[in-house]
Amino acid sequence: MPPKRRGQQAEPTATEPRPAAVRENSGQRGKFLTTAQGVRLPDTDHSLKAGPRGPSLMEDFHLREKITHFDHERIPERVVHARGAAAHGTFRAYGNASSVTKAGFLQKGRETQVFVRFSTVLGSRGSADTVRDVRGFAVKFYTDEGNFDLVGNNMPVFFIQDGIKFPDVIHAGKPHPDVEIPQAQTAHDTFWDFVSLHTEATHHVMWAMSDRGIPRSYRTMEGFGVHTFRLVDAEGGTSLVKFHWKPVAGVHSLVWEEAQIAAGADPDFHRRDMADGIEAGAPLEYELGLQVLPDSDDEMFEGIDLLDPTKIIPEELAEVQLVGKLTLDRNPTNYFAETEQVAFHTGNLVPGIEVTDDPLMQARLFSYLDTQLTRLGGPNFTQLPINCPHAAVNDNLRDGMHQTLVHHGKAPYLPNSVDDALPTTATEAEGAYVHRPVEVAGPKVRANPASFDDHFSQATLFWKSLSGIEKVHVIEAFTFELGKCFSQTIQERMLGSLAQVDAELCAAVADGLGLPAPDGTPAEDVTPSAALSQIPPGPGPIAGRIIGVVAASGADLAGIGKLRRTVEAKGAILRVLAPVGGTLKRGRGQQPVSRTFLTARSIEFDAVVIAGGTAGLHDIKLTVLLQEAFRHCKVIGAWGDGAQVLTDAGIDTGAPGVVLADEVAKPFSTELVDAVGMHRVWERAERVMNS
Ligand code: HDD
Repeated sequence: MPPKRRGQQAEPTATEPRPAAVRENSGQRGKFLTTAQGVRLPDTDHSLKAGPRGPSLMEDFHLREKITHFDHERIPERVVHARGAAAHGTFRAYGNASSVTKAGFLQKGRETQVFVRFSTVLGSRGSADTVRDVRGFAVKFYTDEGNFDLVGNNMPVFFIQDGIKFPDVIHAGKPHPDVEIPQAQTAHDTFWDFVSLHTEATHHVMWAMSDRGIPRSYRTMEGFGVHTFRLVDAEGGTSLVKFHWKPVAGVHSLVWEEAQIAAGADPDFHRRDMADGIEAGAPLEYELGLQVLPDSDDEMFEGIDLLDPTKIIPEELAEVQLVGKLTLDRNPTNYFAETEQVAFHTGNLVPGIEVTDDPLMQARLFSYLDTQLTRLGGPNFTQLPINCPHAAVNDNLRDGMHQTLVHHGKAPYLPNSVDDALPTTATEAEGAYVHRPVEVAGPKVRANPASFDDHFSQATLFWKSLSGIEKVHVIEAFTFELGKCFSQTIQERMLGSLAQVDAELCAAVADGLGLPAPDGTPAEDVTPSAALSQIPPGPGPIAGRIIGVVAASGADLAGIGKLRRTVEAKGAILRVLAPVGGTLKRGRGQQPVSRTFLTARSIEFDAVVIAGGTAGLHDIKLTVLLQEAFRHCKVIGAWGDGAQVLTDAGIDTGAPGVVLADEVAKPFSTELVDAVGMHRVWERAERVMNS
């Protein structure tokens, strides 16, 4: 090992990422249980007492240390995005981003390690995954040039235009402060009071009330950087850009009843899906896309203000150019150390990527660093393995709570003539982050530009871009949420906003609430954007999807084996459901039972298939499962006499998306796989509505 230079930290070099070194210090060395001081312990089940029935003794250092540490095991949960789950992975750049940015990790062929945390916004840490809410999509790129964090959401627009209102919108959405009800929900008075009084939130709630508010899985969500960023190329040229994540698995959602059932039956629905999928060898995959826009003086594009975070640029106006692929293929080793302690910050930027004057972004640049000081207990949280850059760090920052580094040298200041004048500042050519000299001018005012006043036209654009069934879902969601408001004044005010979006939408919601629909003047010259609808044009991949096969003793196990091989070859997971656990055996074949009728619920399956050889199988829980799957427009199948089980459960075997065959052969498997690739059989929707 080369001798350490004075003024330099012991580690790391650019080629020797520090987390590996830190990880070796796992806190679990040696086989014996010890105190925190390393003293071996003979017993950890009995406190030291004056006789077996006597009082515990103050001198029991092990008891005191064990309880004290336990008393302090929790840190404050995040004030927003408290509920989350994360995974490690890799980002591989393959596109032409070099024409617009010098950011090293976006150069073709470059591979960068990442850690991604998905979250809900409003619920507390123990709340359910499937509530209607925005999902956080925060990506930490450990690049050679320092950490870059893209702290985005699964919706491209935000509730508010200026970050100074963030505490207000969150206070309105969180449970009421008197009795702390409702948890992780926007279906209550204060949220809709805020939204109806801040019409700039209208576009955002159109997204939140759509199927985007209840994703099927983290793997089936889009992600968005929301704000406009400024990219800088190697020659100093700039462009404005919106970041997009496009899921390889397509964009799919739950239906509302499923989301509600899951919140009770499996509150960990999304985190389990991600962890199980990764474990089963089906990584989560997304393409990174850039919408590149000219860096004009007015920062407008086709009349859309690029500094307004309640606006999108329709993909038809500016193509999303794919520049790389994100693959999440490793579950965390320890939830607390990694997922809970990871600290994202919109100000973690690398050369080639800059922020703009979007007033929402500007407030965020303050908030993230600030919140970590409370949440992670001091300024040294960047030394935690999960936050530690893989690039060499030599920051002259010293001391503070929880300092884990032993810094060398005497002169943590610059310039110095004591520690060999080290470290030195870098030039731009040496990779320094040099801010572009962007012109700033204007009077000090608390005001928005006039272009921020258009609160409805893009809400109308979103509405008009949805398919029929997606519109039905939006109407149902608004009617449900406003139906949970006790104040008629708030309901009426919100109907006033919806009237500005679309008359049909407003009338349908008003009808459900039993209120008159007000008149409005919605924008007329709106061209729908196909990219806003999430109905796939054709079957997509099924990796990570779950096919349930109902079987019992006597079932065609060879057929199950065939189907298993087909779906597993496509990265999907096959789970056998049977009346009782264990292993089904017949002849030389056997199939492990993953779920019993007691432990299974329809929500976890993307398709349910009844195996041949099961006729006569009857269980009320199976009937409920099949009826739910049918009502939720999932693919249902059966081979051989398995069809009888469907009929007995009251399933219309002639309905769309019910796939029947005599045996498991190619046409049957192909039809099933293609139907799962479409996610739902919406052709069935009208038949099952209100059934
Ligand atoms: Fe934020 C967390 C995304 C606006 C203040 N935010 C947080 C997380 C995500 C977002 C994904 C969770 C990160 C994680 O997994 O640890 N936030 C957004 C997006 C916004 C946004 C996409 C708008 C475009 N946020 C926003 C504003 C403010 C904050 C306007 C304050 C002015 N956000 C925070 C925070 C959090 C946070 C209080 C809580 C925990 C944390 O930062 O680390 O600083």
